Amino acid sequence: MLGPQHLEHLLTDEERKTFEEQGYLFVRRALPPDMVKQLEEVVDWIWRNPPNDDRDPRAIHPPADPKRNFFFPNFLWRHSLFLELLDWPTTFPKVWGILGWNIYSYHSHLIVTPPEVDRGQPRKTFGWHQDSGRVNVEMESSPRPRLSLKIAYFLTDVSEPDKGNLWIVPGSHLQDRLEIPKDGVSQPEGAVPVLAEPGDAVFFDRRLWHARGQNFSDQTRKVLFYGYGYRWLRPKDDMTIPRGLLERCDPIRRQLLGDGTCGNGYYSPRDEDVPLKVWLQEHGLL
Ligand SMILES: O=C(O)CCC(=O)C(=O)O
Repeated sequence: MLGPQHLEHLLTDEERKTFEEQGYLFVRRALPPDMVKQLEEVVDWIWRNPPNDDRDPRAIHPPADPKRNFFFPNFLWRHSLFLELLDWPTTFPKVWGILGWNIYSYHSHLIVTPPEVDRGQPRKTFGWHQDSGRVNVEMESSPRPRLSLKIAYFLTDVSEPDKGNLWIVPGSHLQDRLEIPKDGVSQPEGAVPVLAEPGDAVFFDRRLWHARGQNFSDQTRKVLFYGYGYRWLRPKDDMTIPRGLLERCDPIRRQLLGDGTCGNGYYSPRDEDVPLKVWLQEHGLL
């Protein structure tokens, strides 16, 4: 629920400049250690007992191979702690600072990356991409429009390379194309691993070219990804949020989970569709 603590973490001018120029932004120690610990326990439980109820072809269904990368979408409603992060005080004010108030979480996934099975394998060119699939083909503008961003919350230590880090090419969000080396081994020019400690959050523009690196450490990497976009953007997840749970959430969380009064309200919202806007007005932020 939004409160006075959110007002202490508004997007600063410097943060806006960094995000606009580099396409990403660090919020160090966004989550306290006890929250990281509890979240990790929930993630571990899901990893060991993946539910079999999502149609996303990329979702890993049981039995999950504990030695392989585990991708699990549409996770927000699975635990109250995940809902807490949706409007977390140290990060959410920066989401509305960047995107504005007509937003929701159109997509979420958690990823667990165990150590590489075969350490002897040569390092591969990673799977570099911009987010949103066909949007990057069918939308006629250059540079492509931002539309959405993701926050990656790191639950385990990736403060050194080769730990399954998220890799990015800083500043590449305004590039429609990325030169990907053809040798199958090296990474694009300018690519760097994101070095983060447990509890750090990294915002990235959906257009920023990014990829998952390999984990040559002994530790399993765990990350939560929260995607936020405009309410008129179609959900990327099945969004199988039980109606009863939605009704128990406060109005702003309901907005963030995709609720609205009618189809037109996603394009031309009234106040009932966007309680976040009302809250910002009440706090003199609009
Ligand atoms: O697992 C990672 O670090 C990469 C995640 C990713 O590619 C994505 O969220 O689109």
